[in-house]
Amino acid sequence: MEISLDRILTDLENVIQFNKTPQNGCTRFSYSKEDRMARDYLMTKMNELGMSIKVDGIGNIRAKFCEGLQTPSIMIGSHIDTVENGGKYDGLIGVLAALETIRVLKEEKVELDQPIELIIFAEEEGSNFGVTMLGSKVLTGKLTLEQLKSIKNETGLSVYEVCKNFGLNVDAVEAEQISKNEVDSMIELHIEQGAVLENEKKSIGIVQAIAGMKTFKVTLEGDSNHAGTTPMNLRADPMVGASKVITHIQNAAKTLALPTTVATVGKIFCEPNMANVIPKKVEFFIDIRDVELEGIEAVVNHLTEIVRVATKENSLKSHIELIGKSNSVKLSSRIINLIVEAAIASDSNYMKMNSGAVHDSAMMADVTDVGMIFIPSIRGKSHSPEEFSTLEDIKAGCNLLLKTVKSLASKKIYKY
Ligand code: HGY
Ligand code: MN
Ligand code: MN
Repeated sequence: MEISLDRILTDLENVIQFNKTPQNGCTRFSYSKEDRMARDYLMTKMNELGMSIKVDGIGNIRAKFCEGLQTPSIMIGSHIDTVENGGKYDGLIGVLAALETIRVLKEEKVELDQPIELIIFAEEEGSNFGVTMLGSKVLTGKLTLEQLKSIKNETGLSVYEVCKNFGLNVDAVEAEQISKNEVDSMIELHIEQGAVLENEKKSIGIVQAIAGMKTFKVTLEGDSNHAGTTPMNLRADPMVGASKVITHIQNAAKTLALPTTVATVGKIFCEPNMANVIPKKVEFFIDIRDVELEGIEAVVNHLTEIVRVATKENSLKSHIELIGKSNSVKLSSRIINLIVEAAIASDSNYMKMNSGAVHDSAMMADVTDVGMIFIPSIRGKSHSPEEFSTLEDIKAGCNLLLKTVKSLASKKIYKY
């Protein structure tokens, strides 16, 4: 029993057509028209398999195969939203692997004693609102309906308004929260997005832990003025302050934290953003991650002091806001062992590893037993048009997901 790589590739090529920037990577934000088209395509495929589909108030798609079985389902899936100009595999390959797994189980008439539930999480990347894993945080009760009314995008629209405009029944989100052990387990196949598997010459990663993260928004306000007529000693320049904070944050992650700690400033706004104007305001986002909480805290503790000094030195006003966080999680040994068994049975060239990227699986880990399967990212590239995984690795990863799900869901108790 094997997956059909052709079907997966056909689905992949069809879905990546739904893309705002076809000349430069993949851009498919949640709640966009590209997202709508991708959802419609995938829900058509789920309908063809006789799956019962539900879309919750934040936009997570939950589709059940063999819903008639009254036992907790085995959940598989990932996300289909992307970063701006991202790659074509991040998230999507995990959804297509899950869809193909169900197709094969149906084709092969595998006796299931638990339903298989395909989930597509909404807004995993946080591209709209800067909050990653929004759909899975809402599903698991980590974000409330009230908070959805205050988290806003750059145009000032709240999550609540954007979801309403997308036709979702947002008011229902709290009633739709998943309860502990409502599902038996969850397995997410995902690209590694790093270069460990490639460097170690492995084709499968079995994830043991997922990094935690904190995202801060720092706002520095100064005195906007003419670039030519304002003497250097009379300036209150927030860009100078920002450059000091950004440099120190990188330095703190490199020298004051743990070898596994990372910190990034990838998003910055400057107002009025004119070459001949000393800025009025500079706003930037700091993404700090580590599998060990102490690594994150080592950088966070420095942040407040660095901002205080930069503010004072440049006569600025400053504000630091924590806009998103997730704890690092250890994945389920039950599921890890099952994936390892399936990997050994398939003669897979695997290794156990941690994930530096965050995933919806991390949000699900406190309501069910979670496991993740990684496939290599060539040159470790991701969140970039250069993101690439080989057909061989895609096939091996998808077959391993199929084998693991089959071993989990078919202990030969019920015919379906
Ligand atoms: O940022 C991440 O780690 C994920 O790709 N959203
Ligand atoms: Mn992803
Ligand atoms: Mn991503």
